[in-house]
Amino acid sequence: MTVQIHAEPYPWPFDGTLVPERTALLCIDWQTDFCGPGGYVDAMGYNLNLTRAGIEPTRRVLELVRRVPGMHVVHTREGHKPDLSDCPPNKLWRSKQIGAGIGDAGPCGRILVRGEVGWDIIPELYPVNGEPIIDKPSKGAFSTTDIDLVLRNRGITHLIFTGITTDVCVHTIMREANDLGYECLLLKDCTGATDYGNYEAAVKMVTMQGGVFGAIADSAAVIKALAPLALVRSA
Ligand code: C5J
Repeated sequence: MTVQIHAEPYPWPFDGTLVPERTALLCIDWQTDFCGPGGYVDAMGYNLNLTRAGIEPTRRVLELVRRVPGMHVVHTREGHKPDLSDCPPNKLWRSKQIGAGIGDAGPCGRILVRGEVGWDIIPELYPVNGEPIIDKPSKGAFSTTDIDLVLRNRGITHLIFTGITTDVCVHTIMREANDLGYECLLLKDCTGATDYGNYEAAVKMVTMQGGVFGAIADSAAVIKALAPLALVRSA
């Protein structure tokens, strides 16, 4: 059975059929700090509706993927050690300039600090047993964590991206993964940015040059393609 996802600019994946054992749903930084009241993005004054828009479509895809035998789910989380020893001084300085200093106390605990309420993944998309969580002190993940080893140890070569924010961590990780030869797909309704124009541009960028970083699709296309592979959950 061939499993292909209707995507732009080419039906995904490039190599003909999706193989669940080689494919992971990547859930990037679905943390209160990026989409919840009182978190980092809220403290910076951005519109939370933009980063929250992808939660429900992602929840639907995640629920389905968890029922596809052999398919993987991997989560990432951005944050720093409590002593901020892994936070570059320029990142810290810039966050303070905008009034949302990393490590400062806020309604959800210290901003972007590991172990705090605001740093953790939102309940709607919380990892379940067996789903690796990659903690990163950075926008990207491949140069600062063992994510490549974690993926390769599981035989994962294909990545389906959800997460926030589209133009920052999602794009950085997608570009890194693409450079390393992973076959990438971004779900455009399962992501969001702090600025709508940036979101639109980031999605469009992926499709240039015949798919310069991979391809884009939406949650409905993935659900349609994967539904025949999913086990029906018993009541
Ligand atoms: C940002 C992220 N935007 N997860 N982080 O600072 O995209």
